Amino acid sequence: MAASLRSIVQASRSPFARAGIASARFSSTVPKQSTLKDRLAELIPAEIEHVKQIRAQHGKKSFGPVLVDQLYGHVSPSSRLSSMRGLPALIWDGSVLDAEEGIRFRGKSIPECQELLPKAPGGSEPLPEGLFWLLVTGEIPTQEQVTGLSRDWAARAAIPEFVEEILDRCPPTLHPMSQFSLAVTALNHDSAFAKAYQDGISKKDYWGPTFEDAMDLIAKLPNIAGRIYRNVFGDGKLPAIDLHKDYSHNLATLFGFGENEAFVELLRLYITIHSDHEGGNVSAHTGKLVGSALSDPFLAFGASLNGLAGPLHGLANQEVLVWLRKMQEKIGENASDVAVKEYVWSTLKGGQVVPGYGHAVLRKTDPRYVAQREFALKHLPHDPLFRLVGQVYNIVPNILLEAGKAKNPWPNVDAHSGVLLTHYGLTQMQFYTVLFGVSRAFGVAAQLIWDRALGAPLERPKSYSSAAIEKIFRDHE
Ligand code: FAM
Repeated sequence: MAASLRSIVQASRSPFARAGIASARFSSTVPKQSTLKDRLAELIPAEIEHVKQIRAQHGKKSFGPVLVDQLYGHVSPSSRLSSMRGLPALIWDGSVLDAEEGIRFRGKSIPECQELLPKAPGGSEPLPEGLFWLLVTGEIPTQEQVTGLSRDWAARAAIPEFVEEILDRCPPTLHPMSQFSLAVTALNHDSAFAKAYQDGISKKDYWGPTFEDAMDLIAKLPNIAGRIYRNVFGDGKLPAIDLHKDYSHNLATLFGFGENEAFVELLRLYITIHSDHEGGNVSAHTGKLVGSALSDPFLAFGASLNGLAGPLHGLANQEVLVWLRKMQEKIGENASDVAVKEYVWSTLKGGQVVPGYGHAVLRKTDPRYVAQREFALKHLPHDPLFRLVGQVYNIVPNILLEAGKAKNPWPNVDAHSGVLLTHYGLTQMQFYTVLFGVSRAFGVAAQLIWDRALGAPLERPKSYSSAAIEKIFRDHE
């Protein structure tokens, strides 16, 4: 079953490429300078028909059996199954994750996105605005369309005064992710969807106000993240958003790094590669689940952030830096391979995980790690912490293999992100997951729009008690 399912999944890597027809149909009719909302309005009827066709053709086919082990999540060395892992359960169109080659956004790999998506003048990394367009439409936007998104987001960037006050009243000891989640949830006060729902909007029109909320959500995140950063680590004073700059430039400026073009380029790459990682990861799935109750995008994404804040998920980028710094304290800088090995073993023997290594789906080095490594080789090849990250990369996989537990001994995205931010002076590691959160909004928002457009129903998987499982099988035996 695994092999056949795998081939189905690989054949369907790009949702629109899944239907070569649909892909061609979309690209041949794209009017050059439509806005994202106009383009979406054109795509929705065709995609509704497309889904109908898929369901008519395949709706009654089985995706294979479910084992009781998968419900419990017990790791079984023979079956290699754990906690709903691999259970086909969700539709997520923005990206698909392959265990061997990693993420593709609407069928495009990270290097392809780096090549094809519009860049800032003089820049070489993709603008996240273009990635959002790609996630929503499956198409590569023009430079003007991307500039249009930058302008639109800058114009929507202001946050309500009461949200500023909520953030200003948070004690600096409250973790930045908790502050982030509070502020995003509070944006629900002005949700276009929540208001339209109260006013009796028809189901077929849900996507319109959801789109407006999704755009507002993304647009307002820089002011929220910037305010948290300045309140916790600075003097609380924030520069204004520049209506003529791109999203990442404005975000960098809010942190105080807007003049550093290399840092701005890093943010463009960072947001792009952290934006989406198909639908089953904790933050994406949580957003979709909460959204399925018709909670508006602010409530849904606030919930995503609470999942992202866990150390096995997005907090791992903070944890990696904490772990590397502790290692340096213990064994010194420029430590030998032998000393690093001993440190890694002591982590494992202490019953802890090596942060930044392993993955629930990936079975190779994460291409998001590779993209960041290439950025480091280009911009900071002699950075001592980058050298340590490379040294750890040469050592950890063999140790995890020898320890024999982790199914994937290779590094994930979080093994590399902190060292890049640290290099440019963003050294406050408790803040790193906030940046991950800003990025993850792109993927979750894109899917929430499509969920409303396609009429995705309330999520309601079935749960069982242990007594019920015993009874089911006793009755059958
Ligand atoms: N160090 C030590 N042990 C590890 C390990 C690691 N990096 N990765 C997996 N294991 C252990 C795991 O704890 C489990 O042990 P038990 O049987 O004692 O419970 C065993 O190996 C089998 O786990 P798995 O099936 O290989 O991994 P899971 O799919 O259950 O979990 C991760 C996946 C990512 C949670 C896990 O690899 C991990 O804890 N990694 C370190 C934390 C991390 O980097 N998280 C970030 C993931 C990232 F991509 C993201 O979400 N941003």
